[in-house]
Amino acid sequence: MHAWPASEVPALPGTGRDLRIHDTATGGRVTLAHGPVARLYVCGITPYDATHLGHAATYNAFDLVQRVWLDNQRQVHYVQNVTDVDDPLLERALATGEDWAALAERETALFREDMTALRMLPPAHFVGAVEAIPGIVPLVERLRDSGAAYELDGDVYFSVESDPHFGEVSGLDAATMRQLSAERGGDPDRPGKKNPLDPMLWMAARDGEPHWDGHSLGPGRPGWHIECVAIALKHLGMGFDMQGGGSDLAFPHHEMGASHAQALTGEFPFAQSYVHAGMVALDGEKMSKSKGNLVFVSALRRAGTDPAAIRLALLAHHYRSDWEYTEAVLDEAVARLARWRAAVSRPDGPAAEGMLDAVREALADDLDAPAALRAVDLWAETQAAVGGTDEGAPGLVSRTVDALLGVAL
Ligand code: 5CA
Ligand code: ZN
Repeated sequence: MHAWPASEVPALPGTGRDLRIHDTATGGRVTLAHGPVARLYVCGITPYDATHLGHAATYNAFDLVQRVWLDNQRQVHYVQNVTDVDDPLLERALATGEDWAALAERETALFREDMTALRMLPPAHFVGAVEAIPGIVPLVERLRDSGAAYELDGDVYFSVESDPHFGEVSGLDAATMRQLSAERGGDPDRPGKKNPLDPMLWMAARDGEPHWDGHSLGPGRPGWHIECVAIALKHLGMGFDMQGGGSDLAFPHHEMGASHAQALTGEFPFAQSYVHAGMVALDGEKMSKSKGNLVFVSALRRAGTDPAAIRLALLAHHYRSDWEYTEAVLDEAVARLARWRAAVSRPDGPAAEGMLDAVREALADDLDAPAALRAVDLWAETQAAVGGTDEGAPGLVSRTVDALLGVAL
């Protein structure tokens, strides 16, 4: 499917920095993308509801990753999926009586609008699960034929024991894995499985549900993890630089995906790093479509909130921390945007090279966006208090904020 239009990324003077980022698998900082091309896969939405601030916060983190890489003279090869057929989407369609494909299409279109408004850089390949099915089927067949997968009443399961590295992405103990599997789309209690954690690769057609036929698996639809594996392997190949998503994807989704790919290819690792954003909460609970405690990006936009302020609200929190959205968070962002805009609207100001350096250093240091905001705040405060005579400074501040933070002043 098509992605969304790219906003331009201004070039900045001087040199960028190598990104040092926290990797869930090693539990420590890694330095990434030594080559000229950085390969990034970010898990996309399940389009049964509009983009909420939790989604936007996660995509903001991986947008920053790309901006640091671009500033550091890397080309970025970015891929994102859309889980346009899966249990929660079909359940929603059934509940509302809407056609599942029409629902997915409508919400994906709204997601594109939200991403465009927030100036998130688009992926080069934006791929739906449905359109990936012809590539998924042969992978499931290969896993089955090699003994890494088995059939159970027509469904096909992946055997986690077929990957010696299983468990290394999340580093969780078996009991926690079992609990999270039950909470996040798995079926650890289904009788007949070789290991309770084994996830489904192919689900035989259920009554009234969409299904795909014409191959040895029988009519059915793909499991969730193999979708991202097929798309990532096709467009990026093994050993790509980073797989990203919210922290709720570390297990089972990224753990299982890595094992699928490693069992398929015999190579290790699937991704050089697994990077996870914290969860955004509302009223004390994680924002989630299933709970319905949501603040939608599109609703804020409709109410007249400047998307640049929404973006500043996201940037005010470190990507790895869990945080609570309140109206005060947005009010502060609106006020900051106004201060910054006033500061860059003057014909000259205090020298801004130090601010650029500080923003670069903050972002390269595990995407410390709050520290980057403080550096710009400091320049804006000096501008307001004493001003300056550097005629290039306001322009450099605007370009820095645009190129590295995705905020148009
Ligand atoms: N389609 C799958 C990924 S392949 C999926 O998880 N879709 S989703 O719509 O549920 O979530 C999309 C992305 O937003 C995921 O990376 C998820 O981890 C992230 N996300 C969901 N809720 C929140 C939240 N409350 N805070 C931060 N990130 C969130
Ligand atoms: Zn995914």
